[in-house]
Amino acid sequence: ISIATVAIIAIGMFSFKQATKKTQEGRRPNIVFIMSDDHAYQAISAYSNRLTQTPNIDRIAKEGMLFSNACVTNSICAPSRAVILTGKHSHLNGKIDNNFPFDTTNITFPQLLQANGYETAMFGKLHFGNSPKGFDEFKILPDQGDYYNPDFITKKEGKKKIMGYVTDIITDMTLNWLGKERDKEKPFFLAYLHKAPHREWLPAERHFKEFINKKFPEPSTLFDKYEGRGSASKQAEMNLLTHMNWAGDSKIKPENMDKLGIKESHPYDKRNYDYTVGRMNAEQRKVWDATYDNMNEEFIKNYPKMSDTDKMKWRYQRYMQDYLGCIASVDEGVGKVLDFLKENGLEENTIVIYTSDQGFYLGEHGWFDKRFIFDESFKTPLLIKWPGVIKAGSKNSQMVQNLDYAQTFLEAAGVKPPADMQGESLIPIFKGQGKNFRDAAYYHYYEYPGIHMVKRHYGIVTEKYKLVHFYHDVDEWELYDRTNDKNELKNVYNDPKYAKIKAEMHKKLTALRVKYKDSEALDKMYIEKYKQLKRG
Ligand code: SGN
Ligand code: CA
Repeated sequence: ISIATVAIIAIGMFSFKQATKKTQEGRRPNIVFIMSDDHAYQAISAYSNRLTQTPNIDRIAKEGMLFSNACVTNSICAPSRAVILTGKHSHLNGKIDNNFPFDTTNITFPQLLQANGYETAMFGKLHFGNSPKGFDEFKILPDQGDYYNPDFITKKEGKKKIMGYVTDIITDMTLNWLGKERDKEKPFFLAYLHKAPHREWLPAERHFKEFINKKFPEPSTLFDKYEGRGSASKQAEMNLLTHMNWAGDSKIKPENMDKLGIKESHPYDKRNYDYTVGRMNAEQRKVWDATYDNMNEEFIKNYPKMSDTDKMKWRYQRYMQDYLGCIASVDEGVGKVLDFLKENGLEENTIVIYTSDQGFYLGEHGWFDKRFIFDESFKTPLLIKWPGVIKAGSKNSQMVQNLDYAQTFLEAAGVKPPADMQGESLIPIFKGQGKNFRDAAYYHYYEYPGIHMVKRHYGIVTEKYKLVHFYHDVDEWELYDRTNDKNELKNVYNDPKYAKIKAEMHKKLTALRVKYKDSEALDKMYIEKYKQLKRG
């Protein structure tokens, strides 16, 4: 080739580069919102190395920001999702618990993004009892969904059973949409929503063997007797020893429970096991039996000698093996999506968020599940990267909430948020300007009476203190000193030393209830509505 041709190619390449640079500056960012179900921050290595490694999820923090005090407004699945989509607290969006269907007259941020030129898609778990509005494409699990060979509700083809492991299927759907299906002329909002690591914690076949042989360190509060707390902690049904299902959760075969005389923890204990493994095909079942039968045999041998302490320790290990085994697939999936963005020139102009619908107890206070305002369930993992806006490797300790995402995404897309949204955009924090972002977070949990029996409560959390009111069938206040009692073991509400703080916190809580338009009248209204729902 001649020198002239080389020059033309070189000039062409130069101007092509200039042009892409220009359009990129003016282009609105894509948003990839990754959310898992019940993924505790204690099980992400960017937060702590104690339990497991999540190298791919960690990449988001390495290239972006790690939030150490991100928290939710109501620590339960569908309500958290409703808060995220509407940018409003549960008492205003109406989705107070998992029982009521989501009110689709709410305006959600994906609807606004779609109306403003974004291509939108959702894959995985939503848990609303109805399909999402504002999405050009969706494939969602009905209700909780299944780990093996799950059904999906699809926008275009109705209900469909898809063979395979749920985390891998959701990842494949996501990659397929990113690579082949979306309109490449438009910026996009993509919700990639895992079912894992939700109860009953079924890992993928490739992780069975690896995780069942692992041992994990116990939390210091595994044997908590809740002596320093009120009746809500004592009466909650989330204890690993007494409330976790032997078959459904710990994977002891129902016939072995009978052989050993083990009673069901719940009426659906054995049934859950049959449902779970019942969905596997012959091949999946073979791999399952090869691993879990050995575990069962060993358990049969040891059970008669086991004290309650031994049982608790054993159940904790069993729980962690399956729970963390589920997270291994989530982490692999996140890695694939991040690789895809990188390899397809999408990395520069895409915001990636990793979070969970709430935190989760991994044996702390002897518990599994969530619901409480206490730290492990109140806080949630949050990692965000946005090249060019968020400095790589940065950390933030402000009390950001799931309430804030809607306004953040709308602002990133240049769309004005509706005036009645109740969060704050996180963009100042991204830019390193978010000092004193929120001095107090408001929290309100409703699903009672119901599974796990966590009493209704609302409260306020500041950097230093937490004030909680448990109500409905009790009227109890609890106050925790977050600096001197990190594990929240001692309610100091009646300690005279805290009288002044108690009064200040009460005042602040009252003001916050007013600010967010929550009230005793609404508390009563929701109790009444719940009764009607149960009656109906
Ligand atoms: C199921 C689980 C509960 C869990 C709720 C809500 N029981 O009922 O342990 O708290 O879902 O979870 S199970 O035996 O059926 O697995 S949520 O994430 O959807 O809020
Ligand atoms: Ca959840």
